[in-house]
Amino acid sequence: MLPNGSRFNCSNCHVSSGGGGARNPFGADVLDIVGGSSSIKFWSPELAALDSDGDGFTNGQELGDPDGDGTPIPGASVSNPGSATSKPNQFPIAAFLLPINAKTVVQPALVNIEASATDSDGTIVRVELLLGNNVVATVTSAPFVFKLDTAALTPGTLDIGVRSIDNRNAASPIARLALTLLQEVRIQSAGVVDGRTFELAWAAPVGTRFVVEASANLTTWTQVGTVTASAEGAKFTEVQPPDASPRFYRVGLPE
Ligand SMILES: [Ca+2]
Ligand SMILES: [Ca+2]
Repeated sequence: MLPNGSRFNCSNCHVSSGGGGARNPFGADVLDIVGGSSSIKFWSPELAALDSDGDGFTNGQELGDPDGDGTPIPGASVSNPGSATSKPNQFPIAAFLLPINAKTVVQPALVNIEASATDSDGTIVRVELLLGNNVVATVTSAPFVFKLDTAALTPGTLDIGVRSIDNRNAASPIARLALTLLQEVRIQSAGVVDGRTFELAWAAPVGTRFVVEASANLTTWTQVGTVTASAEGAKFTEVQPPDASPRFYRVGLPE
C-alpha cells in the first residue's frame, strides 16, 4: 500500500517492527487520513506532502515518491517516514581539485588528477576516474589522486570525469573536464636549407602552439622561438650566425 513499503514493512506505521500496537507519527497520520486500515490503498499526494516524523523530509521524499502518485523514482533512497532518525541518503559530491597539471598534454605524459569528495550524511567509500563513461581507476581513501597514463590513448579531446560513491552506494553527479591529448612530437625534417637557415619541421594539429628551445650542451636550454602549426604542419626557422657552433633543438608545449 506504500511505495517502497517493503523496505520497512510494519515499521513504516508502527513502533514495533512486528506490527500492531502503538503507531509511530506516520502511522498516526495514516489513521487521521484514512481511518487506519492497511488493507486499502491509502497512499496519496496529501500523505506524501506531510513530514510526519518532523525530520525535515516529506513522507514522499522518504519513500522515494515525492509527488505521492504511487510511482516511486527508480533507485531513490528510501527511509522510514515514521522515524526521525531515519532520513533519505544525501548524495555525495565530487569535484576536480584544480589545476591539473595542464590543459594540453603530449603523449606519453602522465596526467596528475586529484579529486575532492564529500558526503554530508555519511562517508566516501571510493572515488572513480572516468574516461567518457568508462571507469578506468578507483581510489578508496583520501587523497583521491590519479595518474592517467596517456601512452595508449587515442589523441584528441579526452572527456575526463570523477565521481564519488558513498557508504549507502549512492553515486555523485560526475564532474567533467576536457583535456587535449596530442600525439608525441615527431620531427619530420631538420637541417640547414640555404647555407645559413636552420629549419625544423614536424606534424601537428592546426593551431597548436609550440615552444622551441636550443642548447649547446643538452643541459642549459634557451627559448629561441614559438611556432603555431598551420595546415602544412609546424615549422621553425632560424638564421645561424656565420660562426655558429653546433647546438641542439627541442620542441615542446608552452608552460
Ligand atoms: Ca524519517
Ligand atoms: Ca550519503
